[in-house]
Amino acid sequence: RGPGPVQEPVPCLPRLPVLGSLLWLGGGLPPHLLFTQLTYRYGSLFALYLGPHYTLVVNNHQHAREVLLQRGKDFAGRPDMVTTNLLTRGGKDIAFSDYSPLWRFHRRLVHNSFTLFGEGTSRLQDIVLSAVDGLCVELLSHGSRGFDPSAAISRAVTNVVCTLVFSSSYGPGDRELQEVISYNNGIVETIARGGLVDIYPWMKVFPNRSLSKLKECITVRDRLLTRKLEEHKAALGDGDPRDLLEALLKGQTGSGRGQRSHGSTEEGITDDHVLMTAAEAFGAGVETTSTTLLWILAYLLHHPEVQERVQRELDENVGGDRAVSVSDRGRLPYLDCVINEGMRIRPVSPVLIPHTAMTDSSIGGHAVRRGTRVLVNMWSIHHDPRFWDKPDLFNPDRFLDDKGQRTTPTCFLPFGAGPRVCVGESLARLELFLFLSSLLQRMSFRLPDGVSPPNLQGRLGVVLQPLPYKAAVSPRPGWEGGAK
Ligand code: HEM
Ligand code: PLO
Repeated sequence: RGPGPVQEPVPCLPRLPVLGSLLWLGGGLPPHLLFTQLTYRYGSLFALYLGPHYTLVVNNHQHAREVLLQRGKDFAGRPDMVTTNLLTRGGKDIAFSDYSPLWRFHRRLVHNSFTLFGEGTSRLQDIVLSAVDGLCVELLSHGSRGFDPSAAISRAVTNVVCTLVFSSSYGPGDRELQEVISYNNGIVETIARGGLVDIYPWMKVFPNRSLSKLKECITVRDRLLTRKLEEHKAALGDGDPRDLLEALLKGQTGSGRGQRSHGSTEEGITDDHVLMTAAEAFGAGVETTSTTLLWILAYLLHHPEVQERVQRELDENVGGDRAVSVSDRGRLPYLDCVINEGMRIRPVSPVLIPHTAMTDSSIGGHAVRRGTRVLVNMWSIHHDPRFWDKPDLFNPDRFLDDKGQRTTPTCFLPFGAGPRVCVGESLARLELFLFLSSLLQRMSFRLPDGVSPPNLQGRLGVVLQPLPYKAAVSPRPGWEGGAK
């Protein structure tokens, strides 16, 4: 523990009954920027009322480390939210489910399945590389014309997750793939305009267009996933699981379905849990990875010198005669820095997912009551001028130390940390590495003639996305067709 308890209360924004502090949160800024601005007036730790909910906002990395790591377990709860409850059948997933013994067991099961399929196995590498080949062919098919790369990237990433979760992959134009992409977009558009921090308690009372669209998309999703689940159940054999869905089904029976041995009185991992986990792996896997790729490409269009340096590193350490593989990762430190810098300057989840205090606890010596909501503003931590030199500048070198070795500064936490750290972190890192290295080995990105560079401001939906932009590509020698 730090110094003794601090007596003063945490500075709090004004508030009204029912509305809470909402009137003082106007001005149209998205939450991560608004909160950063509020630190100038209230300090780095302040409180506000989101509707009736007392909420602490953490804006510096020491406090974030207390919340996520040092007292991570105290703050591992999740609040009850109308939209995410709909999305997850009342928290039968990992990300939005409150802390419970069953949740821990469930999270561990998912984590183990990811380890089984992912991290370092050649199978995952093959899955990603085959999606990469498809993507490269598609990108290069545009010739020298400018185009918006987002649809192709999102299709490629969706294919990786589809293979991982239920062993299907799709060619361009496949109907089922279109269905998946369109329900997913529908959910992204409606789940939480302006980020997950918005808690509209009125939504349930005044049903609106957004909420009914969300429900429609969830219905489409559930129909598709239920079909996959039934197919998998019918084909479930004794061998090693083929995909995440099989691993979950096996984990479910292996653990004894409906057993009460996980320290809870609830039932075990139900079919609903399996379905919600598959849906979530899908949603999380696609939105985050494709958005991060789009941000990095947008920054490369602004900084052609960075792209050239990555390509030089690739030419010297991999060459152009073979595809890049996971084992090349240690030889491509600068690329790693580019990926980290992309996730620092534009974190896809700038305020993480809201946490809640499970017990009475403290932050920075201030007492925090059980049930308090806590928002960790990773944006302000990643842009804190006390720790980052010119934080608004895209500069991958900041992830190299004086000796040219990679370093990870303590105030860099794009995946969160502690009991609620992203379960997909290694998968995501592997994908980002293989996608970017392969793309830059095979082609160069540039601005189409007469087109201005991408707007880097971003738009906060459920993740922080770049506004649509156009790029043009040209093949590097030997890669005219996109793949070998
Ligand atoms: C949670 C970031 C990719 C699955 C999170 C959180 C962040 C994050 C910031 C919230 C941590 C918190 O609330 O404290 C990212 C980034 C990614 C990425 C930057 C890619 C660049 C993925 C992938 C998957 C995934 C590929 C799965 C296939 C999850 C899940 C959670 C989560 C299930 C909830 C964990 C929990 O609440 O216990 N991620 N993520 N993520 N992520 Fe990721
Ligand atoms: C994306 C749309 C999907 O249809 C449902 C879904 C599930 C998990 C969510 C994801 C969405 C958005 C990004 C989230 C992820 C869990 C962890 C991840 C919030 C809503 C991040 C970045 O925190």
